[in-house]
Amino acid sequence: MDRPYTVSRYLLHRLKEVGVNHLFGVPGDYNLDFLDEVMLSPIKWIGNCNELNAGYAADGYARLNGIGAAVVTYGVGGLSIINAVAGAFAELVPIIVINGAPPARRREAGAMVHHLVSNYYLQLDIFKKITADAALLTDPNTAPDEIDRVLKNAVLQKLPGYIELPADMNNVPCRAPEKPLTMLHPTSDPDSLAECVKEAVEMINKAESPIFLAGLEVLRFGLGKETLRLIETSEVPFSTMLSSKSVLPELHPQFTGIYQGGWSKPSTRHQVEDSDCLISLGAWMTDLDTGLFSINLDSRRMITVGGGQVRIGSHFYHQVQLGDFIRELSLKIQPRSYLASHPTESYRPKQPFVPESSRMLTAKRLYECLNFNLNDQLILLSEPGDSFCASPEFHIEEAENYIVQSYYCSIGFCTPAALGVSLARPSKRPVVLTGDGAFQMTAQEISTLIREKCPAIVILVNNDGYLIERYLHQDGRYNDIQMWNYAALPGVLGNNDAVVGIKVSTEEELEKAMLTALKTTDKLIFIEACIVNRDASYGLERLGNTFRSAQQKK
Ligand SMILES: Cc1ncc(C[n+]2csc(CCOP(=O)(O)OP(=O)(O)O)c2C)c(N)n1
Ligand SMILES: [Mg+2]
Repeated sequence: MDRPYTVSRYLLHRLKEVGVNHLFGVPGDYNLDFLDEVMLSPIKWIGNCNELNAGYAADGYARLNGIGAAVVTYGVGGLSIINAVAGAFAELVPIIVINGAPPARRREAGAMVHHLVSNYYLQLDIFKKITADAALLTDPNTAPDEIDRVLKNAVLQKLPGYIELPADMNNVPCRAPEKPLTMLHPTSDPDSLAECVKEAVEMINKAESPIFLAGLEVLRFGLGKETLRLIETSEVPFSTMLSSKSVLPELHPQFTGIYQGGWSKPSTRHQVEDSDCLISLGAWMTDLDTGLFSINLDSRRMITVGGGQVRIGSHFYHQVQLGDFIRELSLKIQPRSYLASHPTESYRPKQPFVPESSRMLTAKRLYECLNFNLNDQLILLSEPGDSFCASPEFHIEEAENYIVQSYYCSIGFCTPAALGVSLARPSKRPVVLTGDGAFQMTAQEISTLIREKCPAIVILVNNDGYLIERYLHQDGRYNDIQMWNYAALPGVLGNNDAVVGIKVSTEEELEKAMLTALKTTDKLIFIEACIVNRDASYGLERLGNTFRSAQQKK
C-alpha cells in the first residue's frame, strides 16, 4: 500500500511532476528529514561542495530542462545560495529553493537557535524580492496549496521560487495531490493580437529589407522552434544576440550573425540597423548585448515584441504574448523569396586550425582552435572575462548549445552550471571556457563533476589574473591572483582514472590536448591553456577600448 502523503512527499511529488529529476544541494540538520524522503523518491540527489554551487548547478540544469531545484539549510545555506538565485531571477531561469528551517515551536518561542540571523522571517523576506513567489510552510492543511502556487508561479513566469520547510513539517500528513497542476499561461487579448499582427504583416510586406532579431525571451520561453518556423516560412533573415546566442541554429542560411550594436560584424550591423522593418522578438537591450549601448535603431522602422506587449512605430498593443504573436504571424505572413532576391552574406565558414609547431599560445589562437573543434555534441558555457568576450563569434551549429550568464555576469557560474547541464543533457558534453579568476571562485565543483561521471571538457584560460579588469581600467595589484598549478588540481579533487589534466603552452600542445579531449568521451578533461603575455581576444580589446573611452567622456 502506498504510504500516506506528508508535506515533504507532497513537495517531492509536485517537483517531479514539473520536471525535476535531480535535486542539488547541501545537507544540514534542518533539512535531513526532507533528504531522507528524497532518498526514497525517484528524484536523484546530487550533493554539492557548497550552496552557491548548488544554485548555479540548478540554474544550468534549468536552462536545458525547463526547471531546476536545490535544497539548502537555514541561514548558512539559505544566505549562501542568494547570489545564484539573484542571477536566475535576473535572467529568467526557474529554480526552486527548498530551505530547511528550524521547527515551528522554536520559531513560535523566538528561540535563539543555531543559524538564525536577526529574525525568523529574514530569509523569507529576502527571497520574496528575488523570486516569483515564496512561502514559509506553517500549516499542513495549507502547505499543498502553497507548494502548488509557488511552483506554478515559478514555471509560468520563468523565475525562481522559494519554499521554506520547517523541520517538524516534513513528516506531517497532508492531503494527496488531487490532479495534475493546471498551468494557466498568460493569454493574449484576441482583438489586440489580431490587430497588431495585421499591422505587422502590412509593414513586413511593404518592407524591402526586413529582418528578425530573436532575443532572450525567445530562448527562455522555449520559442526557438516556432520562431524558426516563422523565419523559414517568411524567408526573412535573422540575427540573434549574445544573451540569445544559439536560440536558433547558427549555420542556417538565413542567419546573419550576432547583433551587438557597434560590436557587431559590419555586415550584421548594416542588415539590422539599416533594415526598413526590424522585427525584434523578446530582445533585451542590456549593456553587453548592445556593445555598451552603441546601437542605432529607429523605433519608427521597428516591430518590438516582448514583456506582454507589441510596439509598431508609435502604436502600442497591450496584452499580446510573444508566443501568440509568433504563431499568429507564422499563419499570416507571406513568403517573400527573400533569399533569391536579396542574398545575405552567408555566415563565415569555419577556419581550420593549423598549429604552428612550438609557437607560443596566444588568446586569439586558443579561441580559433576551440571554435574549430566545437561540434553539435558539445554545449559551450562561457564565463565572463576574456572567454565571454571571445565567444560571440563562435559557430554554434545546434540550437541550445551555448550557455552564458550575459546579463548578471557572476564569475564562477560556469563550472557548477556544467554539472547541471551534463545531468540535464547526458547525451552531450559540456565545455566550460573559464578564466583563472572565475575558476578560483567555484573550482571545488570539479569534484562533483567527477563523482557524477560527467565527462565535461574544462578549458581554463590562464592569463595570470583578472585580465578583463586590467583592460577596463588602469591596472592595479588588485587584479593579481595567486597562481595555482591548475592542471594538477583535477587529480587532487577526483581520481586519476576519471580525469585527465593537461597543461599547454604552445599551439601544437593545444591541438593535441583538444584531440585527446574529443576522443576521450568517458572522462573529465581539464586543459590549462597558458596564454603568452596576458594576450586577449579581439572582443576584449574592443570592450576595453569602448569602456575606457566612455569613462573618459564622463
Ligand atoms: C562573483 C563576481 N565577482 C566579481 C566580479 C567582477 N569581475 C568580472 S570579470 C572578473 C575577472 C575575471 O577574471 P578571469 O576569470 O581570470 O577572466 P579573464 O578576464 O582574465 O579572462 C571579475 C573579478 C563578477 N563579475 N562576479
Ligand atoms: Mg584571467
